[in-house]
Amino acid sequence: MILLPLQLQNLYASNQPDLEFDKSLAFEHLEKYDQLSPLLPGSEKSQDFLKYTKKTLENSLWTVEIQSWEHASPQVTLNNLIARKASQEGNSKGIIILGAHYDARIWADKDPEVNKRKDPVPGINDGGSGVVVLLELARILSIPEGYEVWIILFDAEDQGGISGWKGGQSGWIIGSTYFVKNLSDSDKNRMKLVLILDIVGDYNLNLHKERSSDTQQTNKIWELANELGYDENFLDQTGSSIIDDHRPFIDAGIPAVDIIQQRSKDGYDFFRWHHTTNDTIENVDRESLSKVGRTMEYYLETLELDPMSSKLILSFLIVSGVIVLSITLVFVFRKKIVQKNV
Ligand code: 1BN
Ligand code: ZN
Repeated sequence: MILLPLQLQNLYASNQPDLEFDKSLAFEHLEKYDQLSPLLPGSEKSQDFLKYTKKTLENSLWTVEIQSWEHASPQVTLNNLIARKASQEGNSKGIIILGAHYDARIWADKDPEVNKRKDPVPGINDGGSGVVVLLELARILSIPEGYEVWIILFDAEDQGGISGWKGGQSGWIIGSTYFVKNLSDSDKNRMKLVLILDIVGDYNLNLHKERSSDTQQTNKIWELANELGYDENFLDQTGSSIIDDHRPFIDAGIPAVDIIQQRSKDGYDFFRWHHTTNDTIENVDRESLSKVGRTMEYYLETLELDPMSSKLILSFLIVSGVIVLSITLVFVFRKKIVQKNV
């Protein structure tokens, strides 16, 4: 049999790659998020959820650290969770970050019922969905050869425009801003790509390409989603630039992709229940979690961050092979001709 890379063999055999992402397990994590919700910054429930995620990730052999700091306005202790795992071949090619925010917005200020607008948002889609896709990915992911993957759960992404909340960008993205500001130069230089998941659980998942994201990698992700049959969810259309946890990385010169639903199929900003008390588990579709999770799995396991350099190496090997073969042939034939003439 012709030797093909495993991924290609699978495609050849079934027309679909072999993917392990389990939507039921992702949904079980979402039920845990739901039981503890709302995960408001600085709350006991946030601490409990981080304990649960730390244990879950350690069970899959990730090394987990909690980055804690005192935020000034409001005065509250915030926490990012950072989990690291290197490939068996080491980490000489650098670091890939997979991130999502886990905090829920303290005020449901878009709720249609005015008297609920100071209630918290449960945050099951806007908060929980990205986190649980990453937790299930963490279980099954084969780390791309030569890389180290960091899974980061960011605190305080979603408190923008609320009185008393300062920092980040007008109160948004405080956790990711803190994380990037406190990176060492050597870690920053080793970061090759950041992938952020946010609001990926809507029924009728509707993903535009986010405008400030890295174009090449965004296109690659959308191409693979298409191969998996998700073209109605991953639209071949560019939307707008969103303030989200990829921004501090882009500002630091690190390529990043934000996978976020920015408009629902029926025309709402983000999704119908965005920043309302109805951002609940009944409004999250496990099929959408599965589509995003499987696409991420397929993308990461066929990762090619520098296709030009691998093409150059291949061309170099082909050209060198042809030269060596030609020299050998000339040498052999010359010897034969010389022998004949003697
Ligand atoms: C994205 C998802 N954001 C919050 N949850 C950021 C944002 C939303 C920024 C609305 C500005 C307006
Ligand atoms: Zn939000």
